Amino acid sequence: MSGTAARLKAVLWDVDGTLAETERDGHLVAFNQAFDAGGLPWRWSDDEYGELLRVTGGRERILHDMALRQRGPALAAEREALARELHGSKNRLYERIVERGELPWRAGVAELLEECRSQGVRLAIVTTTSRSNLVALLHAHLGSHWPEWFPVTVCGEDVRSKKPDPEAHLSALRQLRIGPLEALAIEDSPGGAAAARAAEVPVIVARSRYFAGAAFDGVTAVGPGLHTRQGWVPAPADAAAPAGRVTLSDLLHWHAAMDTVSHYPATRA
Ligand code: XBP
Ligand code: MG
Repeated sequence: MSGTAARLKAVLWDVDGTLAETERDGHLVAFNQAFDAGGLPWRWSDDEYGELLRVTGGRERILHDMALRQRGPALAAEREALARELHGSKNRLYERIVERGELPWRAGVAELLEECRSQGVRLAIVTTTSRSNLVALLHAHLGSHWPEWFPVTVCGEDVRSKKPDPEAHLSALRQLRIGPLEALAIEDSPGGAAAARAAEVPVIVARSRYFAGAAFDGVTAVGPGLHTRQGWVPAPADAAAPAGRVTLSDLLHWHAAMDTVSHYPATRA
């Protein structure tokens, strides 16, 4: 690390798309199950859901879809109530998917979490999903001691404005009592990356299923996932090192280079 760079004290993890492919294999499936259980003929296709992910927040996504397709009750208050009911049902169905073990960590995540923890780099969650979804997922993977891994968790209910607003990242920094340049965010979506950047937190992007071809501006690095050191722009510290997963030393390298982020053009891996 360069002498002027701030020390990396915490990694701020996004959840959906970053820790696991929860959108494709969890939320989308559960939304469609909730529509079915509610006696509604609505179904979201994979492509439609990819588009709808521009709207953060599952309840907001349902309301957006109702407005877009002019379906659901005519009265706004009734639309709101229906969206709330469907969203609650979706979250309960999502929990069952998690409990069945259908949402594994993305490759490379478990090892990087372990490495950060053992090296004293703190871990925090910054997500716009509902707290019940987060708790189910962390409990399934880390057991009842999950708060020891993630003592700071910011969820959708904890903020007035969801990503791409920086409120969630700023709240995590406050709770960790660190400055933005002492943190590194890991995100998968343009909205998540924009939120971290707006909070002045350097961010790396591990592309996920729905954002495989998205453009990312002003990010510190972007690549195909934490499972590989290949295909990242810019390349990890020692590109000649064995091609394995992304390691803590890669994070430290990218973090130390953050004062040059503004020189990176919009990056496409
Ligand atoms: C996640 C979201 C969430 C989830 C669904 O975005 O936008 O709305 O899609 O969860 P990010 P809820 O990965 O940027 O945190 O239904 O609980 O909102
Ligand atoms: Mg995400």
